[in-house]
Amino acid sequence: MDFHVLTLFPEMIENTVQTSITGRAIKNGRISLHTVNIRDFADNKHSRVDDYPYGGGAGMVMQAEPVYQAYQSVKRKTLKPRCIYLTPQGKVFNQTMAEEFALEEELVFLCGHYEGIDERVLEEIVTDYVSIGDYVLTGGELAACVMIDAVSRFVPGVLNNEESSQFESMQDNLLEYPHYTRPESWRGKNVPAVLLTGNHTKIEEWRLGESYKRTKERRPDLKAKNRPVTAAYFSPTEGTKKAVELLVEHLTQNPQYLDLTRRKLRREKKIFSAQELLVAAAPVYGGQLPVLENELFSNLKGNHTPCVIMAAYGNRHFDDTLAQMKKILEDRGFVCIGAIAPIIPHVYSDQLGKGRPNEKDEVIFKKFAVLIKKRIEEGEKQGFISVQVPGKAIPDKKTKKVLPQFLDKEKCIGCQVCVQRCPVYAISKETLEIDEEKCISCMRCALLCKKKARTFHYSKIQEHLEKDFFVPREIEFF
Ligand code: 6GU
Repeated sequence: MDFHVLTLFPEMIENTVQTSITGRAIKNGRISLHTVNIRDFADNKHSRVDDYPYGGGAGMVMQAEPVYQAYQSVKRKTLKPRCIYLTPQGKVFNQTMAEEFALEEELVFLCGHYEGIDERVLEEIVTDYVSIGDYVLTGGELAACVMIDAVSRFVPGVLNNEESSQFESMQDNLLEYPHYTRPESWRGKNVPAVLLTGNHTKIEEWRLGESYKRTKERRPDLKAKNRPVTAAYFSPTEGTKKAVELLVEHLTQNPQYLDLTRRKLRREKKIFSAQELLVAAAPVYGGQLPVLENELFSNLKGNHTPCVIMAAYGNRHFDDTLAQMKKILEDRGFVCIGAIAPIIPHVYSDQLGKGRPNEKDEVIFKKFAVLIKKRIEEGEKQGFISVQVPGKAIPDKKTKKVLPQFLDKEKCIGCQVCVQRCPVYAISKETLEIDEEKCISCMRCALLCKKKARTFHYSKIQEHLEKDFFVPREIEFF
């Protein structure tokens, strides 16, 4: 990340940012800092860059031209970098904004002084007006330093492992739990006993509890914003599961998972409040949701609960799946605020979707997660907005094609794993035969069989897929 700062006091920025963790990050090249002294672009021998305000009144105004020239002098990598003007009139800076700005390759900060800057140059170059809180500073420099620090923490490699694991505070609108170090007893005050037990599950539980307690006491306004996230997924071969985990990691530190591949969990009713977030994920089977005995997600009920939907597919297309998911969930009390269609390995080909989601996909997940957080913040103020997705909400019924399959009785040891873990009860406990009426050809049994006793004959489909859909697709989101 390259930071450029336009200022009348470059040493104020440099001295601050070149210190401590951001200083280390500059040295190891994770971030860079370039300051531009606006005074260098004054057009008079006194190096003056301010003048009296038109219309009269107190104070001075920074002139447009030196600011514009300073901006033009920035050696930028990107065509139109975001230019942030630090002003108490801006949007109040928060953690989501820090995360969003960290997605940029470079940022330009413009620091004003005196009463402000000529409006005309602001209109020309500024993309974001940002304040760091409701009080007035003498200039934008300290605010720029605050933002550079908060943004840098999201830049990969700026924090080391230990520092990253301490990154929890604020991520979920929760305050950090209290910390203790030696001695065990200090002036008659003891370290909470649970921390000395070595029981990590207990310790984590205690810390989360303290975080909640603290937030409720000290920042009740934040407490209201904390939003438990549940990821409910159907994933016979774990591709969808991996994709949803990668996404949810960027949304919360404490995700709850609901594995709807398990028949038992698909039958359990679950009700979500308006203060939660549901992430619903399913794989695409022939352009639609897998057809189960009961419609997928029909055990979930929302109460104006925001939800994000994910249709994961093997590089052909998601077709109607997102539209279908949106309708099902919205009919059940959810508001679909975002949708994403990541590419995962195809079950019928080891070429399609190979290695997906990859590193590039992860960046897209991160961007999508920031977009969702922004939509949640907006939604909390003005109500959640249902997102438009392509496809038919009620797709044409498909005639079911069952893959020819085969069980090698020589290899089978009768362990019953296939029977127990078939997501649709299609395999007979007694005969081990597959009921073709129920089978969704998901391949879970073939993949789980340790003896490789089960095979599905999909070479025809595989051939056609690999011929027509080999070009890697990009993740789409809405
Ligand atoms: Cl960004 N600038 C100035 N001058 N004062 C502020 C501020 C920014 N944020 C809060 N107060």
